[in-house]
Amino acid sequence: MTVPTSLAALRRQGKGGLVRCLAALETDPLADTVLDLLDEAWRVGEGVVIGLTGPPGVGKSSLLSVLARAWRDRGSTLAVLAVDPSSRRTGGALLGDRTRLALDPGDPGLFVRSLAARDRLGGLADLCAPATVLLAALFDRVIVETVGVGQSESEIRDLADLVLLAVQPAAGDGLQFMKAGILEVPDLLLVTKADLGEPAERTRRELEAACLLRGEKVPVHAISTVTREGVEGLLRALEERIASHRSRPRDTRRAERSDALLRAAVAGEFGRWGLRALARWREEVGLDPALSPFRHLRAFTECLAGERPRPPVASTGGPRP
Ligand SMILES: Nc1nc2c(ncn2[C@@H]2O[C@H](COP(=O)(O)OP(=O)(O)O)[C@@H](O)[C@H]2O)c(=O)[nH]1
Ligand SMILES: [Mg+2]
Repeated sequence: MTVPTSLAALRRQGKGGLVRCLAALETDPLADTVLDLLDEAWRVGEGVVIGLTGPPGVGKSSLLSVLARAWRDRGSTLAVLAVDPSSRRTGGALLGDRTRLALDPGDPGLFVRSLAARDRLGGLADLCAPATVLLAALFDRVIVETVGVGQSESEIRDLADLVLLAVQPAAGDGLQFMKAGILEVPDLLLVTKADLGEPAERTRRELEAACLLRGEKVPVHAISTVTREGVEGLLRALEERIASHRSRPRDTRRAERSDALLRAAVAGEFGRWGLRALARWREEVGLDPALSPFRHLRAFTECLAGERPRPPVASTGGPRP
């Protein structure tokens, strides 16, 4: 089977075709055929991308399976990308054990896949960003599960429409980062394992206070995937967030995402110097809203590489040692 080069072909080939596409993305995300497909996905994609981040063991995969069940029951299709090394270690337990069993592996409306966690996740040259763009053209919702507190939060920001941060009951990490202002403020905060009682409730209050301290009003939900406490409330909150995201003009959303993805990729590859070069390049050539940021990235890197190589030459007349 060949790698599908259009969304129509991809839909015909089903999950097998999708797996081949993701493999092609991994091999060469800026190859012509891949870029054609990404441009098409970029033009038509309507799916909302949700980032779910938090430390290992906090309960992200367990929550994912609860969300998957609930959303599939309500008719939404869903793709899950786990960029979580611990999910790989545990032999592919990409969804939490309890509800994973209740999900049908043959369901065409649910796609679950783990990605190799690289040193960074936000860059366009990595698999994750193009994968989310592709999946958002095929599924109503795309969830990206990532591990970490700190750096990876701002990276997930670049590729997700909504960011959820999960915090352990009585865990100091998220709180400390939040108070210190290191942590970017997510759209929604979750305290997991609410069935543990008092520690979870205390953490919820502390998180609320930390947000207020920073002048941000972020909803904090305490949830349990065991007792399902807080789950309905979270589902409602997510629907509201998704609706309010969708109510913004599509062109605005797309321009913002394109900008964020392009800048993240260029900063990752070329640093601040690259960002300055990108700004000049954009002024000159402009951005075409019909083309994906990946296409722009390739054009930009080709432009950077266009200069004929020549050896460094010392300026004449200067003193020589
Ligand atoms: N008590 C309790 N344990 C939970 C809950 N959710 C997940 N866990 C447990 O926490 C551990 C890590 O869960 P997992 O979903 O794999 O976390 P991840 O590493 O963030 O994906 C597992 O042993 C789960 O059974 C919860 O709501 N309450
Ligand atoms: Mg996990």
